[in-house]
Amino acid sequence: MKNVLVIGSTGQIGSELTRELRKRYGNDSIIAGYIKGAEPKGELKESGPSAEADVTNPEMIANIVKKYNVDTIYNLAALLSVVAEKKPQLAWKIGIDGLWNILEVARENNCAVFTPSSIGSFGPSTPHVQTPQDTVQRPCTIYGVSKVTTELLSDYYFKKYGVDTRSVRFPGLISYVTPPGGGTTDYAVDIYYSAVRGEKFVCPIKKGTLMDMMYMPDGLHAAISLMEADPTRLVHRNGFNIASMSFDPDEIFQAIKRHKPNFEMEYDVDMLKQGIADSWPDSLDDSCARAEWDWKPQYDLESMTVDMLKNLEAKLK
Ligand code: AKB
Repeated sequence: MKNVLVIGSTGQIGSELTRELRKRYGNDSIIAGYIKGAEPKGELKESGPSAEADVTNPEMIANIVKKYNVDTIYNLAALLSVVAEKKPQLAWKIGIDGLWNILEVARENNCAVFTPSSIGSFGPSTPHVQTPQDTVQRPCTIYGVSKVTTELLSDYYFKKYGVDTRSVRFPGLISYVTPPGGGTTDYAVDIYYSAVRGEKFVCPIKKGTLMDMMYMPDGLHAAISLMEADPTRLVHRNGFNIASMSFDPDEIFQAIKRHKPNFEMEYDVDMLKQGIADSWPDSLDDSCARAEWDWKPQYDLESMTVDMLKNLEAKLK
């Protein structure tokens, strides 16, 4: 990776990934791509170059790639699962038509491409416990349909044209920096904000609903180390299972309560979110990522909770 374009640099993953890449590769070689209305601000804007990068406009992307001699694209443009269910055509336009544009630019300009997939690429007929790397997917949400298509289209561009495409299936990502917007796993971020603000948390997901989750530093490490991995070791390319923790709402509540004994939670289940969560795995088997590019997470529920509470307390003070 010499010059990197991060598309979606102001979103939940993009804002932290751009900073991390700038730390590792130098500020000037990481271009923060954004769409109108979501321009970078503050340190993200000042620390390096930025450019409007709308995935629905292939010429715009091609111009940035040529201007900055980009060799790697992190394509983070997507709607999250709950919003996508409400706007399925827009989800497809951004997630798939947009991806197709990126892959064509990458083919013509010899770029590597990372486009995240998700635990949302699995469906009700997937084995739910320790979901294997290669298994039935058949998701029942448009988010999942677009994520499976992302994996397949990216594999296709690798096999047919040799485009260096790679990706992971992200679990719910938890961070204190930029809040997610419109995901099924967002509750696991919101709960920390309520705890630090001293408010009772109203949980939209039923007790007993297990989902895979990950602390953002591990998610960033996965995205960067996969793109840096030796290609001769990769048996898979797109859609690596990665895992670090799996919990239900009661377990994360108890983990927070150990540090904030007065914290309270009640349930008010959101049927759309619950239906999506029920169709997703309880836990993933990430042995292929461990074997093919030495994936290893650092954080578990307890260490993440300590770090989240410490950083949110400083942020919300
Ligand atoms: C969502 O909940 O939509 C995302 C995801 C797990 O892909 N966080």
